[in-house]
Amino acid sequence: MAFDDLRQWIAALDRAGELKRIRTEVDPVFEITEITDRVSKGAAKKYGRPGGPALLFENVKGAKGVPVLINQFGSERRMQMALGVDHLDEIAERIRQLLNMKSPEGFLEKLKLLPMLADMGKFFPKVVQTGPCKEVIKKDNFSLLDFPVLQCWPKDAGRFITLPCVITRDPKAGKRNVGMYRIQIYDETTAGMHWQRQKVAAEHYRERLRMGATVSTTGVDIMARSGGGSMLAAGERPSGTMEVAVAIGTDPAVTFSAIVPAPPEVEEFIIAGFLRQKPVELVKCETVDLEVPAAAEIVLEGYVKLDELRTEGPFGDHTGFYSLEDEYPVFHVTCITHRKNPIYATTIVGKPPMEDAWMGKAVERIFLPLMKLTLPEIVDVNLPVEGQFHNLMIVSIRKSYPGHARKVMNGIWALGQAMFTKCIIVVDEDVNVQDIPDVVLKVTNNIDPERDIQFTLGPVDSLDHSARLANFGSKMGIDATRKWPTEGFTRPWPDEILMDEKTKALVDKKWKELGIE
Ligand SMILES: Cc1cc2nc3c(=O)[nH]c(=O)nc-3n(C[C@H](O)[C@H](O)[C@H](O)COP(=O)(O)O)c2cc1C
Ligand SMILES: [Mn+2]
Repeated sequence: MAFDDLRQWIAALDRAGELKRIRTEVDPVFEITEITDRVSKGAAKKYGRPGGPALLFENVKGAKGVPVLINQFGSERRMQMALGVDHLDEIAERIRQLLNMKSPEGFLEKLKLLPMLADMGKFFPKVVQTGPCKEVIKKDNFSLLDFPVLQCWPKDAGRFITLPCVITRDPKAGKRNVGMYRIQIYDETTAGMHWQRQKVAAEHYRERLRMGATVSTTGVDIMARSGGGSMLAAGERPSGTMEVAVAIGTDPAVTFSAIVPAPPEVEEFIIAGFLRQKPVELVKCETVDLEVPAAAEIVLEGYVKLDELRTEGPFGDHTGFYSLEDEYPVFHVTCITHRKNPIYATTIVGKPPMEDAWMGKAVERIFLPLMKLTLPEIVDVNLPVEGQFHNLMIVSIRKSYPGHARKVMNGIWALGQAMFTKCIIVVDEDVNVQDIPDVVLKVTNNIDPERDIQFTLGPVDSLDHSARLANFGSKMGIDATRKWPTEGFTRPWPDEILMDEKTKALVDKKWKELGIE
């Protein structure tokens, strides 16, 4: 079942007993973080599950009545509800079916394919004339400070919009991208746009720089500072702008699609349509040539200048540490539209587990079939929450030839945002990667560290504070598979201790009689 907008989603959460409305006055500065952090870590005991309920703060200090929704994705159950399934593997299964669509051979096979293809049409976004996000249109006298934007942690540089869908267009191909990149409020009309250099919007920005006019002033090399190799002569400085739209408070499938590490060619609105099984309705912006979800609660329109970077951060991040300040483009807002009585949707990140843990786990499940497309030997993958997704990946494989585990590591490091994986542990298929005690037992037993650890150098996550350089550092793979004679291991490999089935059945039968329980 698809949710058309955030309000339908909130109503569904309410009906399912997954939402807690809070009427006591709370401060968007620190206090909402402290409450939500406790809930994420299990303080809401009566909810009885990890993650606690979604929270709707209805009385937020200084918010002029705008409520704050947080923790909407913060449990496995809500993640399933958000994507309309009983189990996240159902989506993986749908993706597998889609990928299995081989070219039909006979007439009958072609006929069978027709409904599938008609189905595909359901996924593409539809541009409509108008929508709820246009109920209030402010082209002047607007302010970013009008919304209850949180200041999350004590050493944060200010208030940050943490759950925005940032929409940009590839200046050459024209294709849209939706990415979730936090936005630091500087004042009424400007903000810091934290798209990290390996992300798709940053590439759109560099594409504009490459195409852009190069008006010569004393400017510094923005290209290099924003992550591109310099295409400009010394002293040259780009001019011009790139348009950006930001949707806040979208339906859960759209919000989730903005975090999915999809290949750059795949537009997130199509992913959202696939997840919802219903197209996303878009409306044209007022002041920029972009489209936004028609039912969004709040839309910010504007541009970033090609010759302007400003310090962004620090910000208490999902690593459990503050991400360091760095230079990012400045978002200049030209127009704000919103629904009547808008709801401000946000999240907090910090020491895991938090709301993003559940989003990350959903990504892990949904991406497994896509990983298998490139690396079919993969059996299962676990990104433990404490590894903050890019710092630790445990992967089991069906090992078929010498050096296979290392081939898989290299394949993962070449796979889109999995390039950031700081530590990859490869185990044989008989290890259940979801069972951490079993992983620890097998991995520590099976490795000769000097032989089995593989180091490599490459891009690392912008948030990695330990790398030798920002964005560049080393990564490690551990080959914890059983070693083969053809890999130079000629000593005997002992069997794992397992009881025989006959004895187990015997004890099962006698268990009660023994009176131990
Ligand atoms: C709550 C949350 C906040 C995020 N903040 C940022 C951010 O500030 N900058 C960034 O580059 N990625 C951030 N990400 C990760 C991106 O959303 C993710 O890498 C996404 O796939 C990027 O989309 P893209 O491939 O279209 O660029 C965040 C993810 C979540 C769940
Ligand atoms: Mn993308």
